[in-house]
Amino acid sequence: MEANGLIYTHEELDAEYDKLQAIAEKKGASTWQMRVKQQTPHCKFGEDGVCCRICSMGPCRITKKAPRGICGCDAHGIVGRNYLKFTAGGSATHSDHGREIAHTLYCASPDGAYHVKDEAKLLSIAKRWGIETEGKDIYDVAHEVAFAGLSEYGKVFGYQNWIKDASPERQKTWEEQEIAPRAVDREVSHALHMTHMGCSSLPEALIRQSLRCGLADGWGGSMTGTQFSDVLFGTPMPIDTEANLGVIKKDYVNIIVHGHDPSLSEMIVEYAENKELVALAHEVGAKGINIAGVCCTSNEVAMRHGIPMAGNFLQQENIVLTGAIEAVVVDVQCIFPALGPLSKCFHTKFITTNDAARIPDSDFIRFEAETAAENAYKIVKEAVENFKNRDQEAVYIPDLKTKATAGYSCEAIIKQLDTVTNSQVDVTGTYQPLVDCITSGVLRGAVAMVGCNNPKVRSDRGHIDLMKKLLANDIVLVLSGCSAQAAARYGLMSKDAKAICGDGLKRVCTLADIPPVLHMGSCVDISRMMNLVCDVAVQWGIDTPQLPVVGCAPEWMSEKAVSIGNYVVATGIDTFLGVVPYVNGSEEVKELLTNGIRDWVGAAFTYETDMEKLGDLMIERIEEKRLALGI
Ligand code: MSK
Repeated sequence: MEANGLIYTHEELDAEYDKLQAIAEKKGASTWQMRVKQQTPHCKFGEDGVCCRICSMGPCRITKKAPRGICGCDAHGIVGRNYLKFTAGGSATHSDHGREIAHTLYCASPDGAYHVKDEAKLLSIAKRWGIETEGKDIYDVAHEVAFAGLSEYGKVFGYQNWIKDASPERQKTWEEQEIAPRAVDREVSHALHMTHMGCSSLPEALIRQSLRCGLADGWGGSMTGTQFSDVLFGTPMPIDTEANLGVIKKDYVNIIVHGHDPSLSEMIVEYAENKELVALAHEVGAKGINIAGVCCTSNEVAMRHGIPMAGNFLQQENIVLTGAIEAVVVDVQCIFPALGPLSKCFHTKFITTNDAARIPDSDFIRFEAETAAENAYKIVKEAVENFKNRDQEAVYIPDLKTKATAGYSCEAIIKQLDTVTNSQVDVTGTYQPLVDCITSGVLRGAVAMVGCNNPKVRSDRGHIDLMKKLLANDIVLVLSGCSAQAAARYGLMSKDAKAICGDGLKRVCTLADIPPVLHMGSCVDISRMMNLVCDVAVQWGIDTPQLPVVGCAPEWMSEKAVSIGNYVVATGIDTFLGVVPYVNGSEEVKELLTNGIRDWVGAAFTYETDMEKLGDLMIERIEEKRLALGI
């Protein structure tokens, strides 16, 4: 079933997903929908952030009758510490992803598994980092840049190299506020030092370090992940792809790549075309090998190869429930441990590959940059050989498929804008056409919509209903992570989706030949959005908080998302969340996050669980900013 008209309705998609739930029940398999019921209601102490487990005198839980823990810490200190720990978890995770990519770049060689695809980007980074390139082999430059990138994690003095790419105003603000990110590992370690028993309990200090630790992610580890991935695998440019469960092919060996690190998925994509393995697939009765993605790995391979997007975070179990998957190959982050027992209900092999994500009931095949080719060959071969174990009678693939265009890196956006430049002044290769569209009011502003999906919000509805509302109000959207995949599955990432936009946005989409919802990549690629806002602000001659731009994560769920929120806000972008972090137990911490930090960085968080209101608040904020600019 192609989308009815242009865009699927919630009901059309739910009807198909319900059929997969029925299969799960019949098989006796557990799904997140069932486990949510078992886990609800959630622990109120945990939800409010007032449970403290950082020493063995407790756990202490704060109530009106017991306002302090055994050490004397009050709710504000406990909530603030928990918030900082959450941030540190996210910052460490994203940054370790970046470190892996830097290591992959260090392993690149002309005759090895990994190559330098974007030489211009590599040379530009080298130049900005003061690395001599004249007369050097490109791989020697790659190794020097990779070494410098790896050294950023433990640099002894100074701030992250990448912050020099931020606007001068932002750099000044970060230094003045003492939140400019130093070594990535230092910021994470310092956060964990601060939250140790007997250290910080002052909310202001804990939230300040949360911003700094977040910045070490966004303008440190994540930026390394994004930029070095582009050097290795190519800077994304617009590319057509497809989305939803209908991309799984009944007569093919289906391999799902899931997680985040493109070092793995790039090699799986390459080996799916290996002649020997394709011949083997034919031998076992399949028509070929089909790769599809889940979560951010899906974004990585969609934007560089057009590999279809099977689903996002809360779709991962549905994919196995189709009964048509030979292997789910995972690396790190956002992988349900439930995939272990679930895959055992089918013939599916659940293949883990990374020491950071060891999961029961999986087959572990270690994947390393040094042995990437042989590891990838082995993984794809195992999947192909598993095809003969599939019960074709039990396969149910929902007939749901949409068209999408992915791959709007900053470079791609500028290139696309160049096609519509009709100004008298030569503005080629800049964001000036975008600034002109916003100042003239043809576009009211932009929203960076990102993040996961979360059963606390009816899955994907937060994203989709908000997107439709914003598009109708002439607000252009840049998307990443599972938000991007929600849009793709509903048909909003197709150029035809301009039909539901306001007149101004519709005109811009027609002239620039873009969808109204621009896919910018995976969750580490929110760093691209930070480059975008800083560069637009510089082009405009204003500071980032003045831009009629806001961030939004309506259904976020992970520690990484909290780290992201902190660096987005610290970059001067007001951020709207549809799920409240565990801070309700402290008015002081909540006040700081939703208001107080505005004095430090010019932006703050808004929490609102009613999606209709959340959308209204974003539009209101964008209009306030326009008014303040006099446009
Ligand atoms: S995969 S962090 S569920 S966006 Fe990056 Fe999706 Fe959120 Fe994971």
